[in-house]
Amino acid sequence: MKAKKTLAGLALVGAIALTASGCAGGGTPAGGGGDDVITVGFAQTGSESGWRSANTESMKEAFSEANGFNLIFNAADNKPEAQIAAVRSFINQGVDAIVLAPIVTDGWDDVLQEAKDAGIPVILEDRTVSASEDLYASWIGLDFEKEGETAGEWVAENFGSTPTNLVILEGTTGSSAATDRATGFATAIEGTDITVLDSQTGNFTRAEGKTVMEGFLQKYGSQINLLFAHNDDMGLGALDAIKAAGLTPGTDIKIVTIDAVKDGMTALADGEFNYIVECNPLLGEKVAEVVKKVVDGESVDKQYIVEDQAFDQEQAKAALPDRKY
Ligand code: GZL
Repeated sequence: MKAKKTLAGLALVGAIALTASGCAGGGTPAGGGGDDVITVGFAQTGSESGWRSANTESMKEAFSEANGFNLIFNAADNKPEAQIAAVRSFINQGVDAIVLAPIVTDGWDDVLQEAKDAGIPVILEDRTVSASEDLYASWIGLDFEKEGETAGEWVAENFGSTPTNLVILEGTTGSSAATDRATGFATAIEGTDITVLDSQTGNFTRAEGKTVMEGFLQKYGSQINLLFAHNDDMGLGALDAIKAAGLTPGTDIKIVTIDAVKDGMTALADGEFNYIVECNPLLGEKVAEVVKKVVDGESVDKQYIVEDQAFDQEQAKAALPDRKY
């Protein structure tokens, strides 16, 4: 383990606390490996979507032993309090660095200050936090507002000049991904003939996307012309509800989503979705590069934004065979 003193007693307490909070730990406790191995605690949101699975896989591949890391993995089951407990446990274990994919934007100031006081750098990946920038070394993420704007521009271009009724499945309430996508989308449809009938969170999951869409269909029925889902998984859940209502997704109700995971791109290629804005989950390599630089005392940028693209049905058919996730 580099640089950090291993506080054996605390490490044991940390390990118990991690287990006690029901979080699935991974990797050996801090201190595993030789002196030049970097021990990293990774606090992941959970396993709420196909995007998350691809992101976790990318991170585990990058933070491998072969690449010089001892990774301690925690998935917080989309529970912010469990994720804060996981970060606190990493601090108690005396890891060399913490990587955090914050479920929600707020509530991080105290535990990030504790990490700073313990001399443990925090690197954010995917979503970001409202805490002061001096409490984390860098953020490797995506431009969620642009993603929402791109989805909104497609809606405005294709449906904005005729009265069109839209429902929205929002991501996890309080997450930077949901908040910023909503902002970008709203800006893009301003001044068009699009009416937002309803907008509710489906928490980025298929199950909740289906349940909320069932409610929308019961309340608005065939008035609904268009669905914007903040991620593919909620859109995929909505497909079941739309079909159960005797409607044809992609035709009776047009669907635009964000992520571009394989199942979403397949629905798009099959004509059940109409447009997808990509959100690239393969962040592991860049995050590992930044962690190494930070631990070695090299300077890094405060943020690294990964580029996204967008797909219509024909582009999805062409892209699917080569998609990595
Ligand atoms: C976006 C990421 C979101 C995805 C969802 O970077 O935070 O969380 O859009 C995932 O699929 O659950």
